[in-house]
Amino acid sequence: MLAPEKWISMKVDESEIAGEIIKHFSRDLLENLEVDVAIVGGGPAGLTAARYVGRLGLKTCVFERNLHIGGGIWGGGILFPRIVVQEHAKRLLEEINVKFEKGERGYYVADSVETACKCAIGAIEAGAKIFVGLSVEDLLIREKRVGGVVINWKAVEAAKMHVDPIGIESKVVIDATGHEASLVRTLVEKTKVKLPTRSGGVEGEGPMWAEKGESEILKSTREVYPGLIVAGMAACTVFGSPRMGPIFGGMLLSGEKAARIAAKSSKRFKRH
Ligand code: 48F
Repeated sequence: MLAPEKWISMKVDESEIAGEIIKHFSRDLLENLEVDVAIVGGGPAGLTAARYVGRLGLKTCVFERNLHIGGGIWGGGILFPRIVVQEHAKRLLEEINVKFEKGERGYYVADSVETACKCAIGAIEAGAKIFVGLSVEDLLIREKRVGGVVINWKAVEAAKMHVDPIGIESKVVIDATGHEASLVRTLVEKTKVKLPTRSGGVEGEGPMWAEKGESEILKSTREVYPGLIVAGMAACTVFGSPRMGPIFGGMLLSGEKAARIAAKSSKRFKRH
């Protein structure tokens, strides 16, 4: 092994460093131009979905528009960095080795920083590729089925530059974009399709009611259009369920269910 003094005196070339970055990232992007499941949103629902999809042996990647993953996990409740889950969801924390403490009346409390990091590690170790700084601005829709996503750098979007995006083909897409449910909104806007909701459109999330929100989230986690599955807060927004604040069991369970639906739906995919 070389001593640190020797390393420090070794030649470092800027163009070589740049070359390594460009070569390796380009390779990763090229390898993910076609995936089984494209997951949009790197919050708790998207990262959990990615872990389960990966564990099922499917090729998957997550597109997160921010430079960091974790979505709404980090801030816990009013910036007190703790999240709460109930008994039925604590196995999802155990599976990724998140430590938690038992609180009152069957609540389990975990550190939100640890949860965000370990949700991401779980997804990566299951084989999912996470891309950050990339925003999904549109869907690929072929023959009445969603067949991929359209991506661009968030920096391009923020600067309002006119730069054409590129398409990523996938057998299934999971909308885990949180409160916005932006992919389902795009689908409705572009196809005028009627969703399986009360009004046929996006209902919009209801006022905070943790108990009701947690109990409805799994019912709302479903394929709303062939090839498009909605998970996490996006599912609440689409089906008009209440938001639930810093209780996160429903988000994790929703990600798990979305992965199972995605695996089934991917078998129905036919290439055009
Ligand atoms: O908001 P977010 O954490 O959604 P979630 O996984 O979990 C919700 C909870 O965090 C919390 C809650 C619990 O009761 O209410 O809010 O359903 O994560 C959504 C992620 O999607 C990204 C966004 O930056 C965030 O990290 N995102 C949203 N739209 C896009 C996107 C897009 N168009 N392209 C790429 N990423």
